[in-house]
Amino acid sequence: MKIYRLVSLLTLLMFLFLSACGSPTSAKLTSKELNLYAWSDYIPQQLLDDFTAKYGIKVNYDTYSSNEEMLAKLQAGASGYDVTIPSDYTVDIMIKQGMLQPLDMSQIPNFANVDKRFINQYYDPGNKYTVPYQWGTTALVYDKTKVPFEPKSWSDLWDPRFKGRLVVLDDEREVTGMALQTLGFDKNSTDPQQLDQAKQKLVALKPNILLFNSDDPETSLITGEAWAGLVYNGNASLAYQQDPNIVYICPTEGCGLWFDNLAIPKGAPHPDAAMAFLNFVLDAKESVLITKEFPYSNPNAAALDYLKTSDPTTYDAYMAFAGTNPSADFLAHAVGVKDVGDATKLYDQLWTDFKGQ
Ligand code: N2P
Repeated sequence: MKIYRLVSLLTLLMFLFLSACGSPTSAKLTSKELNLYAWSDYIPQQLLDDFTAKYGIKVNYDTYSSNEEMLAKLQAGASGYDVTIPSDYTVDIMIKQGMLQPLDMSQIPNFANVDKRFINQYYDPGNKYTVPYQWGTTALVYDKTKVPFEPKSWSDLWDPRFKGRLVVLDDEREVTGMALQTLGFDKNSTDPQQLDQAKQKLVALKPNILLFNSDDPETSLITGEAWAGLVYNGNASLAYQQDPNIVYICPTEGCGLWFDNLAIPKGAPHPDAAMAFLNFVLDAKESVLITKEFPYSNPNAAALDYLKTSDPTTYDAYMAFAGTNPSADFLAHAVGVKDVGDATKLYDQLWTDFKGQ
């Protein structure tokens, strides 16, 4: 009898301990809202609804279309945001400028779900400020039924047969980087003369550009208005899901590589909710919702394991397409954007001039 009681007591204590561990913040959360400032078309509504259902916290989701737009808004003093999703080079800038709040990793046990290849990167050594969200490439997409030849190089985009048929991201570093790569220069060049040549090169591409769009460039490929372009991997994956004639390649001159991260801006009004959100997004099942709706590459190893067992068809499709699972050769030619310091002004000016022409 005594042993039975002792066992029950121990079971109860263990249960209380485990529930406290399993749900590190739920008991202490005081916030009722979370203000999210993130890329458009990037976070499933279901995930936000699940978060609200679990924590009773309403999520307000404001969107941006580029790192530069987000950074400019926060630098201009926009306060009130709890979570944002900067890419690698923008994390670097935000940490250098003291714009991010250090994370309390004891509240983010799901960080253990992240594939070790994606932690401890140059832009945030030791993950003091960020946890990985999604990653990917920026490369050349085309519809093989529309294009009268097989593009292999960025320079193919200048072919007059593409007149008015290209969709291009509204992303100053990726697009300028592509022009620099096409000219054989470093994607992160700070040389004003090289940047000027890149601008001239882009101006010559203008007649072929149907539209600039970073939010849903896949739409123009699916409707068939655009035949090719420069997009993020997830856009190519979404287009491919609708049309198996879509091809996504890293051209001979090289392509782009990026890592997006969840971060908490300094002065966030609801840091407890923000920390809980970061942990929640890294939950394997929640993370699978991201891959299903926005098929970029997922750095969450537990999520991909869960996808493999819960939905093998989607997992196999994820593994088979270059947009979600790029080959080693694809990645060998993928180059990341880096913070170029003061030369950022040159890129900003180039982009304004080019877009305005
Ligand atoms: C989502 C954009 C993906 C982010 N619409 C590219 N870093």
